[in-house]
Amino acid sequence: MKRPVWIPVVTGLMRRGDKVLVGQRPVGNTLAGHWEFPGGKIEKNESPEQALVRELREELGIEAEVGALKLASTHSYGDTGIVILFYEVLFWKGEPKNVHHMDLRWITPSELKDLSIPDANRRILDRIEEALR
Ligand code: DGT
Repeated sequence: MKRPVWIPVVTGLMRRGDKVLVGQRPVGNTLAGHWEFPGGKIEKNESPEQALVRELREELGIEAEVGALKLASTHSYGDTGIVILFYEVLFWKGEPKNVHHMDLRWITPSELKDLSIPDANRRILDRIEEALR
């Protein structure tokens, strides 16, 4: 069997009251229009936390303090797989601005199921909701 290529991805679960922040993936990206947790691929020589701080700076213009790893999962797209790490992000400097996504929304975790979301997340929606409780 051919060895899969694994791509490590980090995302932030950003909470404000009972809401969590989701962004709509931009046109031209894979999964355009899908609602995701802000984040992206870990680059070489980065820790997962460093990668998430960088992604949240690039995508939202904030300086985030990355908290605990809440959930880890895998998902395959053909020969390629992603390893996706979901971190709690409770504190940040600045107001999240939409500099990357088509749109940003603060939603309650129960609203996630009604949005178009990546299969990688839909498969583990119960675990994501649990992580957000
Ligand atoms: P790049 O290098 O231009 O492809 O972009 P990056 O590094 O911003 O990464 P991105 O967001 O395109 O890649 C993340 C991959 O993980 C992509 O295949 C979609 C998948 N994914 C599944 N669920 C999520 C999620 O909740 N958030 C993010 N950011 N990605 C997710």
